[in-house]
Amino acid sequence: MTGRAVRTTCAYCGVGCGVSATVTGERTVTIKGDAGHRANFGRLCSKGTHLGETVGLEGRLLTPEVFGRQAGWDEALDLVATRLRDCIEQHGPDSVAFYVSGQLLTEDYYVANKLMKGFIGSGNIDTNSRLCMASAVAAHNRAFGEDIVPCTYDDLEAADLVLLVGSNTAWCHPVLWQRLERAREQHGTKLVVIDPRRTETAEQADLHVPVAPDGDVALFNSLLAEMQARGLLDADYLAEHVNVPEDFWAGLTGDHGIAPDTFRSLADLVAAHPKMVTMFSMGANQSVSGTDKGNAIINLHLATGRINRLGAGPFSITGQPNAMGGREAGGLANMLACHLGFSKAERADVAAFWQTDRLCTGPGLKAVEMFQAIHEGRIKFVWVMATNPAVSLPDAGFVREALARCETVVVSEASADTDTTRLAHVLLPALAWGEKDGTVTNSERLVSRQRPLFDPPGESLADWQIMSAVARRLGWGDDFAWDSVAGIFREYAAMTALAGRHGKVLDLTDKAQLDDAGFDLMEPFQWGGAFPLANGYATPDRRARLVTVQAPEPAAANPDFPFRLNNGRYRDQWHTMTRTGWSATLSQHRREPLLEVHPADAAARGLTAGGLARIVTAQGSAVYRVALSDGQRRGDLFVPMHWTDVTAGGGRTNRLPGQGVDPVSGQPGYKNTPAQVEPLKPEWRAFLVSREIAAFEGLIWWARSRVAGGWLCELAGDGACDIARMLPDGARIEAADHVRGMRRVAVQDETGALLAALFVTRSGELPPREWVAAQLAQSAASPIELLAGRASTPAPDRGPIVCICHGVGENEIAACGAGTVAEVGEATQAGTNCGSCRPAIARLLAGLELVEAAE
Ligand SMILES: Nc1nc2c(c(=O)[nH]1)N[C@H]1C(S)=C(S)[C@@H](COP(=O)(O)OP(=O)(O)OC[C@H]3O[C@@H](n4cnc5c(=O)[nH]c(N)nc54)[C@H](O)[C@@H]3O)O[C@H]1N2
Ligand SMILES: Nc1nc2c(c(=O)[nH]1)N[C@H]1C(S)=C(S)[C@@H](COP(=O)(O)OP(=O)(O)OC[C@H]3O[C@@H](n4cnc5c(=O)[nH]c(N)nc54)[C@H](O)[C@@H]3O)O[C@H]1N2
Ligand code: SF4
Ligand SMILES: [Mo]
Repeated sequence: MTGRAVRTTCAYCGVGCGVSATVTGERTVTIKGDAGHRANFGRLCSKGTHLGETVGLEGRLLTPEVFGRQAGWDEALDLVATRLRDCIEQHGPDSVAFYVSGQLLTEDYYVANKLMKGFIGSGNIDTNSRLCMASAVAAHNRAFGEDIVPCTYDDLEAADLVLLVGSNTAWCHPVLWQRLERAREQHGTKLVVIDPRRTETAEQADLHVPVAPDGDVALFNSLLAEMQARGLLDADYLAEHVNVPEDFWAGLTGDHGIAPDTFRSLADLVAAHPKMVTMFSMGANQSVSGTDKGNAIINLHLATGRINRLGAGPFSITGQPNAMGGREAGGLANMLACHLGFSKAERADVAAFWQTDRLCTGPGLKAVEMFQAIHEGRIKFVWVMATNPAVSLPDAGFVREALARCETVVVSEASADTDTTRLAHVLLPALAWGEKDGTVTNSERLVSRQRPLFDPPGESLADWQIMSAVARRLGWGDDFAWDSVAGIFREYAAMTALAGRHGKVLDLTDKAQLDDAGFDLMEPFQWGGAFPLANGYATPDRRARLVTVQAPEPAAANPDFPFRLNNGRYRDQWHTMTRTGWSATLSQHRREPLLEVHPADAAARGLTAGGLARIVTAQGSAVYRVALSDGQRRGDLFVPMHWTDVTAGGGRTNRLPGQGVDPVSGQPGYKNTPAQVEPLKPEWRAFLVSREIAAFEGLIWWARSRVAGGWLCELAGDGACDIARMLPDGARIEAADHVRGMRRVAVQDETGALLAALFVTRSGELPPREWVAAQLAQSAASPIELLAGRASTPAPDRGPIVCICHGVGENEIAACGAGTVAEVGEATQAGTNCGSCRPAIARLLAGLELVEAAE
């Protein structure tokens, strides 16, 4: 395949950027943005740019495994089919479940849904989009009658005002952010960020509204009341297109707690700019009031007529590359397929289309309920595909218990070692990005092709192939008989005709006749067009609905857990790090999970910058390094979601949140958990750089990060430090200072190349890590230098790396004398490639510090 140029779609976020890949070797590729793709017009963020570093086979699952030993496909699939059949026969179809993912392609999703709902006959298939988009889906259904996103990226560029609600766009949807940045430069778009934290996104805004956790419903209700008071409702639009519940206007209450000046500035901006887009993501959705937040936002747009025209609308942006495709194809337990529900007429149509008499009769269990049912033994067989629930579900300790009790846990994975594969009975190797073939739908309903770059590695198969092989073993071979992904796509596209029959907008029927070659060449296309709801809403009377929503009761003060724990994402890591964690370049941005806390709270709790702290909630505890940040509200804590038992000891965030969900959508309220925090004073701290992955036990805390040629691990513990015993064989050099409890050990191979280096201290400082780590990939530092932890004639200290593409550090940016981000780019190249670090450069220029681990 070498030399081949392939147009495909990025593996990561819901922006859905087009990628131009050129295959340069068996497992190597150069990555560029696809200039012809309308999601990104050639741009890629840091994660997309460095996709090439994540396609190696290190860490991949390449053969099936059964009860911890390698097995052939036949043995593994026979076992899965037998267990499934036995379970269904003995305990009924609802005793089995699939837990799937927005990282499956639409065709995989289609097959999973058809198998579970259509043939096994249970609704028990849910997707990790439950953790992500379910509240937005429910809000769309309530307001529009269908899960329709009424905006496109063009709206974002045409708007005069953009509100971002609970979205750290600069980090999580960076190419959309860049499109917005450019629109702001070109026509002065105003930007408001509504987020309890002052993120890098918020720092760039015209106005940051530091809303209290879950204060959004009160805020949007108050904004709408304010628009009404100012006479800015669109009475004509309301009369013609919107049903308003009785007492709706009287119900617009709620104490938003925003400073009056800030609220007035926000209301003035909203009043002055009818061309307004409100973009929302996890700060809105991941809440026990998530659906109400979505509807509070949509209410404002409907009541002011700010929808269905260029530059205006409520815009829920998707997280995963195919979160949207899963919503379309039926990945959620409470929808059937193609946006259809479970009414008699809808079920009859679906049953006829699939030619099945086994169609499930109603919705299945949503993710959190599903794992509760596993815990209770009501579900005895679970098949997890393309997600890592032992890390990513809330109250992950409970989830692990559930998996450990379950009779059969099947995991289809691309990675060999994840917290979830460690709990599996059967492991099935799946194709990953760069190998798999099919379609994804992005945030703006744009369907794009993912195309293979490489041959399938090892014995891995596409998820749809694995499921079809099981379906055949269960006797449904004729219904799962596709020999190509194009055939599945055609069947799915044809099925969307049912949506139209029930008044829905979703419609891909014009693609149902594509032949295989046509599917191969299929260009990105957008279903629903620019204004999918302009010709009427998907309700029986074709009118939208305002929904009465009430601000949640403030939680009673709890002296045991006085803080509120928030969490989310880092710019350059993706979820549970099973891919981005392998990239040395991406790992430079933040190497460890940090606890961001306001300096005054830190002082009150005895926390120090660079020290360790333990967060405790009703569910569990986790350990982090402390970073002080006045971007945090008093009383709020922020930690990242990414680290796992594979990559850290102690820093696994989802031990902390509880199982509380939004009552309408079933989405967990991850972002607001009562918590306590306390300092931890380990007796020793250390770091280890090593070629090979090391595993640690009995430490208070550790975290692992990829560097060129190996790994960098931060460690802390009590008692004796016996890490030195784990070092590899080789020429060992050593220095110790027993008074200060310092020990330094380096191991070189016969050529003098570094194999490992360990630095331990009980009271003193540890040297900067980056130079030591860099020696893994460089030739021969002298033993004296290695033990000193620095070169004898040190190169100028670049400081922490800010621009990962060009390797430009903080000190270089400070020294270059430039006053603007553009000038910094000219002087140092920083920020001129993918652009993801531009908000960080702006932050430095504004005299603010980057949040980072200090010692
Ligand atoms: N770098 C990176 N990008 C990603 C991902 C990734 O893992 N890494 N994952 C992708 C996925 S699947 C998703 S879902 C998206 C998520 O994208 P985002 O939603 O932007 O990401 P988060 O960091 O989870 O949360 C966003 C913000 O919500 C704020 N927030 C917390 N509570 C509240 C509240 O009560 N009200 C309001 N208004 N805000 C609140 C948090 O402070 C946080 O800054 O990112 C996608 N893109
Ligand atoms: N505390 C906290 N927790 C959260 C969130 C939060 O904001 N805070 N966000 C939630 C959200 S929005 C999301 S989307 C989830 C994400 O959480 P997860 O879905 O658990 O995270 P990933 O690490 O993306 O897991 C995907 C897995 O699928 C594997 N994989 C990749 N491609 C394929 C494939 O094609 N086939 C198969 N079979 N496997 C594949 C990868 O190796 C990886 O192990 O986390 C949720 N959890
Ligand atoms: S914004 Fe970044 S992560 Fe998201 S699709 Fe584009 S390149 Fe990929
Ligand atoms: Mo997500």
